Amino acid sequence: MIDLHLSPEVARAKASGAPLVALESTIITHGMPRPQNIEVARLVEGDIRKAGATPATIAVIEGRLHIGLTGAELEALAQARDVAKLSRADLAVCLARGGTGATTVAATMIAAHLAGIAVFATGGIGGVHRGAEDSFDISADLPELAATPVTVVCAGAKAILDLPKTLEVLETHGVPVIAYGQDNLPAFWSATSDLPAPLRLDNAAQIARAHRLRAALGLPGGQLVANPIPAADEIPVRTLAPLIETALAEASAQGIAGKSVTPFVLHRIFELTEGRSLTANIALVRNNARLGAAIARALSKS
Ligand code: PSU
Ligand code: MN
Repeated sequence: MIDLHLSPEVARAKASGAPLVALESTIITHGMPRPQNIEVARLVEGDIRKAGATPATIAVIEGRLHIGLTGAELEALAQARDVAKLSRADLAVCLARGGTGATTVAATMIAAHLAGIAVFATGGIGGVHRGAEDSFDISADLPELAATPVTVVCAGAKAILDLPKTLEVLETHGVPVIAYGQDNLPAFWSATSDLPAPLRLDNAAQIARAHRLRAALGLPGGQLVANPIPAADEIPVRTLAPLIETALAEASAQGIAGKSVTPFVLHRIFELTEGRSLTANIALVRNNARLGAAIARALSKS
């Protein structure tokens, strides 16, 4: 059996059956610039506590799989350089080498499930990259959603991706994509896209029920809840679209590939929007944390 290292707060919550919400760490190490990354990590944990659940930020530190980080561990991770980005393929190797790494959506789902945590809040999942017909770049987050029974709350797939292809792959794998409270699919920095969402639910209790019923039906895998960014914080698609084009063209001209694509493009969009993308990213992650806590509470009651 894998030796999970629970933080004292997470251990207490588990012992008392209190609702827990998992959080990923790649968003801290690769998704946001310093020093905002640590500030956001703390804010998001605080949002979950205020909403009546316990946050469990997940990472590998010196070869141990941590479920929940202390304040000092969170800070050390946010400041560390050259932290590995761990997806499904990388987890076991990082543990075997005694390494330190931040977990992506896929790896966070795996760890959350091992720890008995059913709900996970993040910003945006990885998906099918534009041009995937040539590059074959499809995030391991998608098959993970098909395999691991965790409900993931995000703000839609990042608009740097090919959203229609991302929906198609999720449909092929039988992953429910549930827009929260609206008919259209949210697109991360923007509250809506021109794509209808495959499914819609309007409250946390229904999402919790659907989570339970998937298991009751014997279906493996999780659910993807797409929660629109609050209107006041969104960046309209027309503002963002040309900047995304620029960032993607630069990535391709510079030969950025594989794991580096998403962090590179997010950073360039941060620069090209003069920080506005980060403000939006912070607002949507916090919004997802609150919804995740509500779902975790509903699940713990049912
Ligand atoms: N969403 C964000 N910031 C991020 C990520 C998603 O707002 O940093 C990370 C997540 O950890 C996600 C990963 O799992 O990017 C996807 O990376 P890739 O496209 O290489 O699979
Ligand atoms: Mn990729």
